[in-house]
Amino acid sequence: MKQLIADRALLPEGWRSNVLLQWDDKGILTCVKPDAEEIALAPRVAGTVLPGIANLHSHAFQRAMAGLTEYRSDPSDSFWSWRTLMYKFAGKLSPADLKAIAVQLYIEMLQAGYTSVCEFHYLHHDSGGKPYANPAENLVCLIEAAQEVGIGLTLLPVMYQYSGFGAQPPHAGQARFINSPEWIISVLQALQAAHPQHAGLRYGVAPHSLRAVSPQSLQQLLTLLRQWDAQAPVHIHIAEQNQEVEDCIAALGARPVAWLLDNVEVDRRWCLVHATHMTTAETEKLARSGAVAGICPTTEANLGDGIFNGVRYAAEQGVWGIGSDSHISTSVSEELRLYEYSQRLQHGQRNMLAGSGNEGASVGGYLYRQALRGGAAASGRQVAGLQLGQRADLLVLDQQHADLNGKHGDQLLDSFVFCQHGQTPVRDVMAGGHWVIRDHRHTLQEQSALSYASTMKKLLN
Ligand code: NGQ
Ligand code: ZN
Repeated sequence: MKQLIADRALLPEGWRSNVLLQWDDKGILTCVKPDAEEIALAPRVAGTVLPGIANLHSHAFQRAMAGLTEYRSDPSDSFWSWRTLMYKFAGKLSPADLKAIAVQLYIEMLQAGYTSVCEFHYLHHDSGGKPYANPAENLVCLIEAAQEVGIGLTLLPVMYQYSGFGAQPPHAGQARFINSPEWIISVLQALQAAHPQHAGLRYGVAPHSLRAVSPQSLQQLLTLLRQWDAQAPVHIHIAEQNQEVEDCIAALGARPVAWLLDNVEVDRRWCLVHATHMTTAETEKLARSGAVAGICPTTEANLGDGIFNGVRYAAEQGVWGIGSDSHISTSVSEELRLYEYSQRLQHGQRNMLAGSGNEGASVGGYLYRQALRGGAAASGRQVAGLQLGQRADLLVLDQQHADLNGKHGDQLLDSFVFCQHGQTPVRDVMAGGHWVIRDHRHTLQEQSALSYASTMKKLLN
């Protein structure tokens, strides 16, 4: 029997003690029982058990660029000049490089408490833009990396066609990305045949942005997807930069989020990544759609995007989750903390994100529970926390950690999110019923560090 008893655990109904968890061979929870009497039978987990979080937005290869673009080469450096550097870097990567980077990144994610990741992957072809013999070569590298490391994966092949609104031809730097709706569906079919979906692996699609696809090709992709899998997740970058909003108004006559909500059936299958620049009306309408807002606070800060209207969105009970996107950081707590701090800095007040009520709410508690909920929805997988039918994805916080001493209930989440002293309190991590991190360590971490180092040496030469 695969089971454990947690001293205390965060369940959907709240904090509970002596929680017996059991799961099946697929890693799906078959029993979640607080105040369990079978205490003697199951291994006891000393510490605080939290549900693992899904990282809803990742471009794995960008992990290897972290720290390389913090150099001013021009006073007008911006998102767009960063993007030029990113394209240059992306142009150099081989499938083996991508895999080494992804293995390293996914270990780091697990160590931080992410038990799933959604890969928004657009590096499809070779450096010259020629498809690989297996068109899904790089996608398969990500599947292998996730499988070897033991993190849950939602793989979203990106549709990318144009360099800007009005179907402008792609730049040379975008040659590795270019494809079509038919290409996406045929790759999904090939992937499903070679690597069938299971509890730890889900496929979806990602039209890159309204800049990179046309209204026609977007509709075509969604029509084909409906035939292939009507429930598959759909992710899109949207309204991240003001320039993009202006270009969208000029080309389509509406702001990006408004256009998307008015022209496409956006529902709970959708994840709108960034959605930084919205009017109040757009914010309210997005919240009502049931779609997930994919907020990536460290990347959005790093790229100078702007601040998501979290206060309004929370008041409308909008669904959201977090992504580490460019991986300038892979810390669950830092992502959540920066999201709240962005709101404090903007409004000149404290404790901004605490749900739609007016008082008595833990900010860390709201942030953690919402990131769990939104991440699960965006991943399209059964990863919504410690309840029957969901994956046994969990983390154990070290109760001896100085930041957690003497704390109870949601104080633990407030401390996890807002305190940062010394090593992370995330001590052990289980994904799909397997311990993947034990005492902060992953079994592949030394091996990964070596291949990552040699990949970096080669790339930076
Ligand atoms: C990406 N990253 O796809 O990696 C983008 C940059 C683009 C973010 N938007 C490329 N954060 O948007 O065209
Ligand atoms: Zn992105």
